Amino acid sequence: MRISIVLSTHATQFSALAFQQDWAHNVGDMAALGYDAVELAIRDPNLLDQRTVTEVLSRYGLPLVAIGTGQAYSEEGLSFTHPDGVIRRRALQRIKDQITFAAPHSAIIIIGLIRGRTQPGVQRAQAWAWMRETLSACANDAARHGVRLVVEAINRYETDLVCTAAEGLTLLDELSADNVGLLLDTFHMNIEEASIYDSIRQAGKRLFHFHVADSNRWYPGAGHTDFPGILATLREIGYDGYISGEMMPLPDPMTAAREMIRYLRQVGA
Ligand code: LER
Ligand code: MN
Repeated sequence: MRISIVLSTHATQFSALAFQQDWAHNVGDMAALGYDAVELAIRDPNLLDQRTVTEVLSRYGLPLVAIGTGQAYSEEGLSFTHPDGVIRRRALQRIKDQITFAAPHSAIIIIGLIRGRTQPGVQRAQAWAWMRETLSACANDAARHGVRLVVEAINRYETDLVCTAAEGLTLLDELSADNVGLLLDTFHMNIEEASIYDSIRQAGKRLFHFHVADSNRWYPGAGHTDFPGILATLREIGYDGYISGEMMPLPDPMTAAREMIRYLRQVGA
């Protein structure tokens, strides 16, 4: 199976030069460890130079498989479900910018925390409607660019909107857009799903992307998640996307990255 890993561009925390060298270095390290692709967490693609990103990826022969967008929520407060329509529109614009950035790479855009959560004084049904409305606008824009989106099921401590695969599939049914699928993450599934295997089966062909971390959110192999069973279920549904590592950089980033790919290959990925 094809394996990728999440790298943050950290564009806001480093000078442009340091960021580029640091980021290029990380991509090189991942290629050397045997990863097949990278996923980037990008707060704002307007802070990146597309040509540099393309050059770094092609230097190491790694495609950009997906883009995580949650930093725009956690660092800037942009959200599909903010009661202020100006903020909802800014969140939509940010995803449109991500779509433009992703298109040349055919990268999937992740709709994770940027959907927000139901705010005090707002009915959940209203928050859900705002989420669906903004996501629908994103889906139309993405379709024009030939880009796919995924809605990530995220555990209850981070959001109340789409915590399970079933809720994600309900949202996809309401949207009925072929270019929008589901992202399941083993860390969240371990908290929310009655059966990780049945949820993967229910997602079936609508599963476009898959995040892995162990039960403690360390690298796969460091906790008690049943990765052999999960990999077998992914094979059973004919999953042809990437398995992307999104875990805590512990005990240090290189050890986590090295152990993850070693363990997943050992158990048959
Ligand atoms: C993002 O992919 C994710 O899994 C969230 O937990 C980020 O906070
Ligand atoms: Mn995730």
